[in-house]
Amino acid sequence: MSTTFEVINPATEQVVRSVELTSAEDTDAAIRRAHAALPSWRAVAPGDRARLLRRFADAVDNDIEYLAQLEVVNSGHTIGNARWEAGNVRDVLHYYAAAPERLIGKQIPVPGGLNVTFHEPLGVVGVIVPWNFPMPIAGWGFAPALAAGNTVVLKPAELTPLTALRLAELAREAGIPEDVFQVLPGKGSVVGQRFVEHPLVRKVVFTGSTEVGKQIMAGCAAQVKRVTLELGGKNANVVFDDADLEKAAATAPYGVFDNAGQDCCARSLILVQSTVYDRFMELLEPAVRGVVVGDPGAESTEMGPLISAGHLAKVASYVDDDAPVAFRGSAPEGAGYWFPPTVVTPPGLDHPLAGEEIFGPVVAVVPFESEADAVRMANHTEYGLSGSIWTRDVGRALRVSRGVEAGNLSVNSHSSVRYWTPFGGFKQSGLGRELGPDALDAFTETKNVFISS
Ligand code: TAP
Repeated sequence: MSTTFEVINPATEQVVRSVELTSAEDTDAAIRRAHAALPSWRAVAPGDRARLLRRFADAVDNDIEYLAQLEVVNSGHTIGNARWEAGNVRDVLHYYAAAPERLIGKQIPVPGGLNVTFHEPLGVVGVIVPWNFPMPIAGWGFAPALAAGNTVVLKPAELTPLTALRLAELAREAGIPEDVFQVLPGKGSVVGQRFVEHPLVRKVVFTGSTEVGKQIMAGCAAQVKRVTLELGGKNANVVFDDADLEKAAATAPYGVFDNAGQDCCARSLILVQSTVYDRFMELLEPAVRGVVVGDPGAESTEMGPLISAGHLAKVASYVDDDAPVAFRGSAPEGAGYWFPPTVVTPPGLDHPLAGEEIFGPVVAVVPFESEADAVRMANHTEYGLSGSIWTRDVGRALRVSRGVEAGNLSVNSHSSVRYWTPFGGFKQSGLGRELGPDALDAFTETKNVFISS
């Protein structure tokens, strides 16, 4: 039995389109087709597979404006961000298009014969995508998986299926066989659950909440199914007193309010050395009040709405009348799931505003005294995804980078994602790494073959 889901524009609350939800039976059928497509996909010569991925990248490139506009109405992303996100899919496809011809094994010296290793594909890979970055997170899964010779079934978040469905069309236009890359919009508890349970799916790549990630890991354990998990984060932005304070304050809103704070890498805890705390807050206030919040389709907009009414209620529940609000920016009135950029000053790290992943435009600012304090406070969380360190002292930058338990740190910058470099979390932020050259290891098995002489 098929049912449909109405996709809502979070900036207007209007229905954009109805999308048919995939049933458990149709998911199983798609998995079987993906499995049946494996031998022919594996048989495509490496150079031809590379060419198909480049054609897919070119098709995405030609479609960037359409994909971006689709993301604006489906996810409320600003048009500038949405163009970057579509471009990221193109770039990731181009990057991994180089891989099929470079999956190079080793010849290892052994007595009595010849020993060689091969990087074999895993089989059918299930990619489960959250609603916060529908395009890039899909691409980080399907591009290396396809390059390594796997077939892919992909489940977008129920709320945000439109760009993934368009990417599947572009893949077909580029000549990638239909059963090699299938997009199955549907519920996590149905489609995602079948990816975990179905024995023909050999690997699950999951991005989403830590809570669901734990269930997925437990489910995969029953079949020793491979799993990559990219989960939540409560990331510190550490500002030392020797930093370029003007720059640190001017960029801090971007570090947390980009994508309305719905970013696992959002720097939602700013730790400021006590000697410059007051000055930093003076500089931060105009930067926060100046964030342009509104119509995500307008070129000048810097922050759009939250994804849904339910998520808005969750974010708002953190900022009740008693919340220690220091200052706030603005947000439109009327239709749409709007929440203003908000700066809070909780009394300590055990306060929910300082310790929990709010996944909205709310940032906590807390002072610290010494370098050792800063590291201890940045690590006062079960998450470990990313973080920033602002200082002019290179030695300190290195010591603190090595001390903070997180997968992606930036010094005097807030960027976490570069497709050339590994991305992933320590502790409860996840398992495994995406992007960069190492991601290919996550989509292949090493096979050792000995030939007796
Ligand atoms: P989740 O509720 O965990 O959903 C993520 C995806 O998993 C969705 O496609 C969802 O489907 C599906 N899902 C839900 N229950 C499932 C189940 N039992 N079995 C299989 N799949 C299931 O997270 P969300 O609310 O979409 O996203 C927000 C969270 O994701 C935040 O905590 C954020 O930090 C994290 N996140 C992490 C990263 C990285 S890279 N570490 C990136 C983005 C987001 P439905 O659409 O049907 O719910």
